[in-house]
Amino acid sequence: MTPDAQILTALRSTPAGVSGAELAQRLGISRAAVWARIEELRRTGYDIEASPHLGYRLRAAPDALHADDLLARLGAVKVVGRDIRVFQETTSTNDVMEKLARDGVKEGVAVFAESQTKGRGRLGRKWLSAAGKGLWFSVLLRPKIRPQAATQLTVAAATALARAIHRQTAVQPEIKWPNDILIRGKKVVGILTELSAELDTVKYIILGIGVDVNQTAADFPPDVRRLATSLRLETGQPLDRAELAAAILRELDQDYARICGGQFEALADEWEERCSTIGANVAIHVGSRIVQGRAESLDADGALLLRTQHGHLERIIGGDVTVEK
Ligand code: BT5
Repeated sequence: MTPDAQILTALRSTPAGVSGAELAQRLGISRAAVWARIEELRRTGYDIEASPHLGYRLRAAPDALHADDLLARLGAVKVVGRDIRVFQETTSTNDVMEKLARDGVKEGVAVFAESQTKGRGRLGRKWLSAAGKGLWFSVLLRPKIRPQAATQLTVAAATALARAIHRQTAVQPEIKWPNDILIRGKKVVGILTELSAELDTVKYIILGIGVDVNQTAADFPPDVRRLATSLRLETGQPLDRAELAAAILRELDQDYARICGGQFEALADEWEERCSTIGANVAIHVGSRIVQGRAESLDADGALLLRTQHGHLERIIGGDVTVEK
């Protein structure tokens, strides 16, 4: 952990205050060096009180994402989030991650951006990424799985996100196959899974995740406003984005461990419970084809099994779904 992450961890774990001497000892640096770090944190917006009796006290953190702060809030993780990078602006965090992946960066790194100029969805669609209002980030994974099983990671991401949102807001979101999370029928999260693979092995997977957190209705243009919502709109309150980001990474770390440990079935069960598509009669657009039927379950690779009108089971790995009444 960096010195700033260690300082923020210490300040959060002792809200009553930590002395400069204690921080210096914990970090193995001088008190003057601690003071310099505190000054730097203040410059980036942290409200840290310094008093001769109580030492340093964290009064408030800014509504901005900082890598050290995210690391401090996240605590110990196995893989996901052990390296966090934050950009003010990027084209798309998936683009940044692609370069890191090709440079051989270790799995687990998470890249956040406060704003994206070319945020994207599937099939070249646009993803709106209002500056400072949501969580726009990508996670790099290098699972030892066959390319056909890559959908498992989208399943893991959706399950982790639904759980984290429920824990942080008490709202019960629903998963819409394959890559959306909805609240009261409106989209609050989109997931874009991008894959680099050889014939029989995955080289890496980039999970691109967009979470609408603090937008008001006016932050969405009219065409998207009909379909989209934010956690703030649903709960009536602005949310601490950094706290939510840490919660999501923590849940994703757990679900990734479940996949790596061969427990996809348990994960798929949880996904099915949270998924509104399962059990529904749906029409799925797959390229120019439309497949209709009843969504039954996920198979071992994470593909959707659809029972068609003729009684056949179709295995579908991607598409746009409409629920039929
Ligand atoms: C998705 O695509 O839902 C995947 C979105 C992934 C976004 C993240 S942000 C971090 C990372 N970097 C990126 O560049 N992307 C990922 P899809 O299922 O194709 O849905 C796209 C559709 O969602 C659009 O055509 C709009 O109708 C709608 N949409 C656009 N922006 C939205 C938003 N902020 N909230 C809700 N819906 C939105």
